[in-house]
Amino acid sequence: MTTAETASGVLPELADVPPAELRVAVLGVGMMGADHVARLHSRISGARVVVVSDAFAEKAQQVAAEVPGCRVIPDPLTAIADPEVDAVVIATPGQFHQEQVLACIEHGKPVLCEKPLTMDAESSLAVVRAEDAYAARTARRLVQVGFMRRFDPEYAQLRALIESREIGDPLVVHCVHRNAAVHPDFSSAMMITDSVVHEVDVARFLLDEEIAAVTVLRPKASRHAQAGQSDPLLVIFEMDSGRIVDVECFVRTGVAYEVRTEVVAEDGSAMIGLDLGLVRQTGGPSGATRSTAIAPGFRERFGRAYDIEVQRWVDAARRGTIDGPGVWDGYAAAAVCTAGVEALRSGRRTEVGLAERGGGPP
Ligand code: ISE
Repeated sequence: MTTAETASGVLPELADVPPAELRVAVLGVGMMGADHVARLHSRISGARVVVVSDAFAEKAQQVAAEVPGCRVIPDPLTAIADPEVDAVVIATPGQFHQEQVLACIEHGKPVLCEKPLTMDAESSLAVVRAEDAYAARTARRLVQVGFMRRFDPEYAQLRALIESREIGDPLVVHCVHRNAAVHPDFSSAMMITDSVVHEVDVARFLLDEEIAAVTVLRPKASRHAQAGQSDPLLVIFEMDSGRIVDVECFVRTGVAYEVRTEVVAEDGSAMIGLDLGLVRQTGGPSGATRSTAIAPGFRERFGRAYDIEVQRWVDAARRGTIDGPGVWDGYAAAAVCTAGVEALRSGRRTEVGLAERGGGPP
């Protein structure tokens, strides 16, 4: 029996819920995991990193050394099972997520899993069903998926505006997703599964409906794209209601990190992501210029969103549950990306075809 279950299936007593401080294991301490360790250690209240785990022992030791009392447990499944661990952050490579998330469910430990939930729609659905069964017994959800944009104040504002109906019914959404650079093996398929996946979640989050079909167009390729790969891509989502979302994904611009979203509705439109912090004006021999700084990467652009996401996850995990996108969102994103990769390959419109959604608590 786990901390969040009782023999009768009745909710656990409050004493079963972790006390004042949530003891967290962070699995995978590459760029994102190490960032989460630093965040939990310095900016998040009510939590303490007690365990880190990584395939690279030296890296794990180095990260653990920054946090007093933090242990290294090389095997991630042992780290999840550790009695000193109340909750888990998964930032390992995607191919390990399914096994690790299922282990968290088995141990009744809340988990924040970086995207992707798993590598394909079928394995994500297996996680959905496992968590549904847990939720049916305990009335609690355990798995949160790291779609951090939902916590970004601009995205939250845009969704609130849509919900207020002040601009009328949304009809079209334009998304721009540009990275300055990616590593050389970043393929066109990865542009769908690693980058466009965020726009999949944004479309579902803003419009509150599912994506029915995906089409991928390949514009003229940048000379910086690897041979045989396309960059940029133009991805079209057809939503269940007939609304259209278009995504320009371009990951080798050489400029900066640019993520913009514009919603065009019946009675107005709204845009976020202009990065209009400080606007600077300078004179010069060829005339005066006006300029603003653009975030160099996603950690800077979405730093505040990550902080809010992790704080809300910690607060919820201390109550034994989650507060954010869950397994169904992870599954829907995986299903759309699977269709997207097929649409990229075939050049054809590809339907998504989601499974039946189970019941249970939201
Ligand atoms: C990266 O993995 C992310 O998640 C970023 O948010 C995205 O902008 C980037 O394209 C991905 O590679």
